[in-house]
Amino acid sequence: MEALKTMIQDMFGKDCSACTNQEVYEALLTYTKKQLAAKGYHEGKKKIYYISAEFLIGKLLSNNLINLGIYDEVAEFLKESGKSLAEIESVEPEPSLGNGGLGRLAACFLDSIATLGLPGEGIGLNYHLGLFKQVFENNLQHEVPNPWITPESWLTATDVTYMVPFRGFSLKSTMYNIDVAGYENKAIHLRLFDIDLADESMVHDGIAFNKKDILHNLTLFLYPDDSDEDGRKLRVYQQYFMVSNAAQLILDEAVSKGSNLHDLADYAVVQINDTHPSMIIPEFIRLLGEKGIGFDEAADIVSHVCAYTNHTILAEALEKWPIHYLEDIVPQLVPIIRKLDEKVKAKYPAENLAIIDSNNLVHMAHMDIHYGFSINGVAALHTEILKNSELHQFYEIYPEKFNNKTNGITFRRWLMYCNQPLAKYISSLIGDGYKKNADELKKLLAFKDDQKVLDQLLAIKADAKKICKDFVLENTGVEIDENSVFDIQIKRLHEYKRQQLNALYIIYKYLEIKGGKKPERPITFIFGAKAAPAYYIAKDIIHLLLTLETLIQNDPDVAPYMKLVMVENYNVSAAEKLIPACDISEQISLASKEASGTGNMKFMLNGAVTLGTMDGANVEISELVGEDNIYIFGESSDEIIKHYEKADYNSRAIYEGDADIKKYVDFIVSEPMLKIGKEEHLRNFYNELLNKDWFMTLLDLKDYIKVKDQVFADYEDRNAWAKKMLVNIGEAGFFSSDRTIEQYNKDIWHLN
Ligand code: Z2T
Repeated sequence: MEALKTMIQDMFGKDCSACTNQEVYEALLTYTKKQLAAKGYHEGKKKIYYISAEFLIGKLLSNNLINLGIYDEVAEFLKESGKSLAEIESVEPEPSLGNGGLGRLAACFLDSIATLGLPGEGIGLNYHLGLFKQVFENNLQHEVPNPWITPESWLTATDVTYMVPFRGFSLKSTMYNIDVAGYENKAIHLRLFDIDLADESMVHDGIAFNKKDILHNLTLFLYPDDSDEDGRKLRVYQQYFMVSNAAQLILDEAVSKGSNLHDLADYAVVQINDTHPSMIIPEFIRLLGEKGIGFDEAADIVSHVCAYTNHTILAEALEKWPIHYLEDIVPQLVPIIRKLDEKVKAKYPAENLAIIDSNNLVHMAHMDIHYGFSINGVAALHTEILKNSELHQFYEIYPEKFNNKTNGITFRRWLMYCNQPLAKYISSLIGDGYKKNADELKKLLAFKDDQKVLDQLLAIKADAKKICKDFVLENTGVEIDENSVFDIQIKRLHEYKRQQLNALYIIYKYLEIKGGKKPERPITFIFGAKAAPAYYIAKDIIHLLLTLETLIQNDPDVAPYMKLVMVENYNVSAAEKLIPACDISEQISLASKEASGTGNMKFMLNGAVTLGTMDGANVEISELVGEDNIYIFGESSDEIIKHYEKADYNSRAIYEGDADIKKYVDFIVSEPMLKIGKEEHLRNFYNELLNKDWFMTLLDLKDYIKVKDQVFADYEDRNAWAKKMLVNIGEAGFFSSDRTIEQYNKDIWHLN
């Protein structure tokens, strides 16, 4: 630590104990960046370029210290100077360059690519404000800007710049780097492209800004609100800016390594993370054309370079751009896309295979499947649904392109960093091998009947709940009971994820307690979720939850037995605090709709037991842990898909046919709720449930209540519960993103 000491002296002219936390943070940042650069980067002839509109990296200081192997040393040094690493971390602004699972997955993948020593990099955009910061006012969500780029940051400007042509003007880019350390290995780069003229000051009144001023707004926000045409067009500007830079960088790099571009596939493989980067396909063809390669050969080259990952079957999330948008914004791509479409239509005339449909919509996923060599889903069930229903027509013509890559999470952040007591205890039982070879967690299963181990797991959980209590108090002002059961649902707010199902259970429980039936032990229901700014139903659900929170808090008959708390501005840092403390992991999406889920994996790894539907990766979790160690409820994905095909779901009929369900639903607009909440929002959501309920909340409500009550009953057998925890941790090895990345490499990327 002598070098760090000297650095602090040089930077601030005093020693560590005399510095502010801000100063110590800046010194650590500079020190860590130097260490990373000194390690060097993984290089090789062929490289994986992971292109993504989102990289939800979270705070980086601690993660980097862990991966550099100097975390304990630095923490100790700070302690000796009277500083705490935890407090210094809180100075670090949180980059929120993602919405949720898709962006966090990309960040976990970079960690694993670097850890496994693969030559690779991430390519994306340097959003200045990222996702909005959420604040609650009058039980409603408000959005405020969340700047994260400070003069001293993890970003390093490079002298790499490109020109990106749009109709009528060109934009000059600058490339920034963030180093991503491998665990006890070299680093890789995350490349974030930016415009030089981005102007944060144009944001006013929450997160509103002039959507037409592309010259100044292009990299301001992640996913600008797409509820109007200007917002949607801005997304097209962003996407093209991202992929044009990416394509220019990739071609330059290949050429510098000796490629003649005809052999590009020997130098580069591109993973297209959902359809946001899909325009890279025509952009490559355009650039190869400029270098003298003919259309057919260029299309063939690209078809050996690009692979596509699908992350959802929700129709509204499958991008289809009106061709006139592309004509307005990137006219140079339109003749290329038309030619690609003509080639497809000549061979496969069916409308549902077309790139450009009869309404002149460009189906980005269709272009990826025709002109990429691989398409993968993100969990076994999801890939089966793609093959058998959503993309069946493509599976029939290209069966060899389809493959599954079940998602994973990096254990460095989601265990070794966020739950240090558990990680240390695991090491004491089975050694450190699991940190690089997650399968070794299975060795824990040998302790299934070891009373001391089971007791220790419960003790570690109890400590984590105490720490979490402090976080919740600081975040919300609400004091929770560390001896209560922690039941947690944290994820984007979306109807298909069914936070409203959880809310209806809470209403049921509230009424039960009101009626005199107390639970064995107090329950704390914890939520964290942001709603997209223009997604009104999601915002109504937040209002429902916050109104219930207040109602319960104010009711002396009920408050001692249950509490609902909604964490404000849920983000990666909040997840790191909540996950270690969780007893029950809520994974209750409508079967078939959650492609994978990755929070489910983080919870399991930290010893929570899943309460979930047979959806996404829950299916694989349940196969691994066995039915005694997970709680499954609800209709199967096959049944749900049939309901959609037959359009026979009728929520009002369920409501009218079941007096209990009617009671819980009616409670949403009852006197006590209307006294606290806003009638407009509560009634909107009530009507939605009765008239649409597109994600079939009422269908699974009864079964959910039954199974969830069983969970709380079983929780009281502490020993049996501790065994479930142990099995969940022991079987979590499969969900390491190291395993996922090894599979991508073996089946798709083929790097040495
Ligand atoms: C997202 O987080 C996911 C899918 C999307 O489809 C968009 C976003 Cl922002 C366009 C999630 C899935 O919902 C989740 O099931 C999955 O685990 C995650 O991507 C990573 O694959």
